Amino acid sequence: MKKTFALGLLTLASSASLHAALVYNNNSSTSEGTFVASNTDLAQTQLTSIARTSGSVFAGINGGNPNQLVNGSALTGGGLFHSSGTNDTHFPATYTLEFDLSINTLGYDITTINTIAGWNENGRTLANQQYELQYSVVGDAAFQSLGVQSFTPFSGADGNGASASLLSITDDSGTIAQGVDAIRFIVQDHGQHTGTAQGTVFKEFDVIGAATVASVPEPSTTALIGIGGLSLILRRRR
Ligand SMILES: [Ca+2]
Repeated sequence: MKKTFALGLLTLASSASLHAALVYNNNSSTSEGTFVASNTDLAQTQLTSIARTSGSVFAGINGGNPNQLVNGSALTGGGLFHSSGTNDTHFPATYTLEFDLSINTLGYDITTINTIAGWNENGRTLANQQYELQYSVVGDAAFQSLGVQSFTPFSGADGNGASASLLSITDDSGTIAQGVDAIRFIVQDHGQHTGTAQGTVFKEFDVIGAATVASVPEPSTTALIGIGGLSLILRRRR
C-alpha cells in the first residue's frame, strides 16, 4: 500500500512540464529594417502597461515613449536609445510588460521572445543587445530570472553605418514559462562601442505565446491519486 501511494505522488510531479534550457536563433544585418516584428504577439495584444522603472532614455526618438517598443512603430527610424558614453547613467534601464488578466486569469504560456535593435547610422554597435530577462507568474509578485541575454554581433571595428539585430529565444521544452503575468527586460551596457553614438537602440519587444489553460489530470493519473489517497486513509485507520 505504501508503494502505491508513492507512485501516485510521482505521477503528479511528472505531469507538470518545466522550463529546461533556452534555445537561441539570433541574426544580424547591416540594414536597419531587416527584421520583421509580430503584430499579434502578447506584448502587442494582451498588455495593460509597459513601465520603465529605471534608467534614463534619450527622448529625441519618437518622444522616448516606451509604448513604441511593442507596437511595431519603431522598426524603421525609431527606437529607444540607451547611451553608453562616459559617466553614463542610462543603465540599467528596466522595462516591465504587465499582461491583461481580466479574461485570461491564469496568465500566459510564453513560447518565444524576440527583441530587435538597430539604427540607420552613427555606429553599427547600436544593434548589439544585452539584458537580463525576468518573468513573474500569476499569484506571485516576485520575478524569476532567466539570466543575462547577450547578442553582440558588431564590434568596435565595424564603425559607423546602419545595423540591426534579432535576439530570438525559445526553450527546448517548448515553453519558456507558464502562467506568466509580466515580463521584465533589464537593459545593460553590452560593452562593444564604436562610431559617433554608443549604446543600444531597442526597436521592438515581441512576446509570443498563448493564454494558460487549466490542466486537467489524465484519467490514469486521477486513478493513481485515488489509490494513493485510499492507501493513506487505510494507513491512518490502522
Ligand atoms: Ca509586436
